[in-house]
Amino acid sequence: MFELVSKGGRLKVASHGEDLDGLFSASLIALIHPEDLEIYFTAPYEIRESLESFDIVLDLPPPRGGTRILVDHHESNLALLNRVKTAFLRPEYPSTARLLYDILREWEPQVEDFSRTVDLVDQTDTGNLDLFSALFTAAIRKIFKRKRSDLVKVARDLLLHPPTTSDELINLPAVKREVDLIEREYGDRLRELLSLEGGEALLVRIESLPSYLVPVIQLAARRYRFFGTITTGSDGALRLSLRSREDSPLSALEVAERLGGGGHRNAAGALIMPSRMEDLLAIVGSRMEFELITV
Ligand SMILES: [Mn+2]
Repeated sequence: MFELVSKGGRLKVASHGEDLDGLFSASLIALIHPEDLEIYFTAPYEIRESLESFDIVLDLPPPRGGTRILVDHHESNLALLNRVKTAFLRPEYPSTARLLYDILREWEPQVEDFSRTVDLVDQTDTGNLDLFSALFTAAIRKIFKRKRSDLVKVARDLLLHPPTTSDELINLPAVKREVDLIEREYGDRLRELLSLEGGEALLVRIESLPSYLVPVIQLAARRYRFFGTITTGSDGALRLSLRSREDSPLSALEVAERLGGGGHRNAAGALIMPSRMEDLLAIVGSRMEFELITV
């Protein structure tokens, strides 16, 4: 691994462009191999069936086209290792950045300067978001959707101003402008959603707010035993993102699986046809009092 990254020459890397883990993993590669680096920011649903091949794939499923090295922590990708020459896939790791850090520091102690940023990545990648890290993730998703080549600037900022707290994340130069725009355009409506008093179950259908705001809207989930957001994709299908607390009679995973999705016990998701919206309401309604709101 280290020989490939440290020697000169072109290196083609794919990383996850929708969260801090993928971005900072790309930053760590750029630290060791600053020249001749081609970074593609992509998403699991884009790369899984891709015929392109890479030298290194980070925090993503390996593509059909294959990769020389995979560094990842998603258990679900264990089934795709036949596409990989050398795999570092450790589901027990809280983040891909942590795994990459552990691999690289044996050869290049310089990466240890970033240990506190890796701690921050661990927190955000295990679902421990606060308002600042949720706003950061929303801003990143907006950039990913609108002009993803700008994510290279964010990855570079993470090395130039290594954040150690979540408020430092939203003050990175390449991010601050987007966060300010989100605040100006949607701040009042987000505050309203985040001040809901809580209760049994809440489903939020997101129609007039952009879907990249989901990480912020989900901050309301801890006030409900069961919580879900429903957004409409460009293909018309509905994307459900579900959360449950330990005291919920219905787990997020149970509901997701009944609708053909999956995930973790208390954080799961599914992609459904609009006609199955009734099924979602029936499943939740059979076990809990719920409220459905549209924003
Ligand atoms: Mn990750």
